[in-house]
Amino acid sequence: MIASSELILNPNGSVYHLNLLPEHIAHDIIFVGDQNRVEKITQHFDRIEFSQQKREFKTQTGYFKGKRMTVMSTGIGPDNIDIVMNELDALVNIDLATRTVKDELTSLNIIRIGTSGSLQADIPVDSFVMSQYGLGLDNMLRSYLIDDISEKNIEDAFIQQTNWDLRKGRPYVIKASETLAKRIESDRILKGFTGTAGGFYGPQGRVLRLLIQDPELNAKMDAFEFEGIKMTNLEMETGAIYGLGKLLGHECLSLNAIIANRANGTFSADPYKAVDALIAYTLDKLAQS
Ligand code: R1P
Repeated sequence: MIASSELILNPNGSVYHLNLLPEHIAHDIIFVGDQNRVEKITQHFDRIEFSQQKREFKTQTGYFKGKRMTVMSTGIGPDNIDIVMNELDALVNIDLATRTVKDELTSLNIIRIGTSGSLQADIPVDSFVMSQYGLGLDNMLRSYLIDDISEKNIEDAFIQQTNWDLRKGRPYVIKASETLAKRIESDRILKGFTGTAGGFYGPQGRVLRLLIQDPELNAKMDAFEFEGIKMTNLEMETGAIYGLGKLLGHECLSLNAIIANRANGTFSADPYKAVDALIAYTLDKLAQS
């Protein structure tokens, strides 16, 4: 039995941060970062059957073209992903009344629709990237046992090619769900290798007033190459989602609208339009399969 201090439930039995009960979530779940983006997605639904918000975690469940889906905001960063993934998993795989892990486990489909900065000049603003791998530079996942799920060859190549300072922790690489990738892929969407940083400024090489540990890191990430894999984009959630998803047995895929190009310094003229286009694309793909 899992103690009340470890799996915290609200007085109505819902999981602590998400404020949800098991019946509130669908099998197909879309993550967004921004709570205001939840309704940008659910406005396309046939109907919404449930809405809830606690802090930055806003959830709506409903039907799109007859298919039940949940849309949920995760807020920013891998620390939030730790909360969201563990509590979502508890909703399906832990009996909340007896506080015991269920004998039969459920695998959720989790798709992130995010925004991201491209690292390559040839991945322009307003394009879509599907992350085939997530590269976690954030360390959150290193609290878990990940040796059996991470791609050590790619990690080693990244550490060596970027001369990564291991005092910042060992980067981890996790592969996306191939099943979900097949459901979503088309010529419209580029396949990428996505870095997940544990912060927005220094951890992504942005300098305002503070000097950073490695000013050349972004250039080295641009140049990184392993067996034809090049780094495409940088954001703050994909690696953590892929890692916890794989450990917990869920299918995860991260899609990003590229709103900034860090290689040539450009920013989308209409980032909302790019995100709306990715939302429409993803909903149609999910409804078809
Ligand atoms: C930073 O501005 C946020 O935007 C990106 C980053 O991953 C980070 O969460 O994604 P979202 O637009 O999905 O939140």
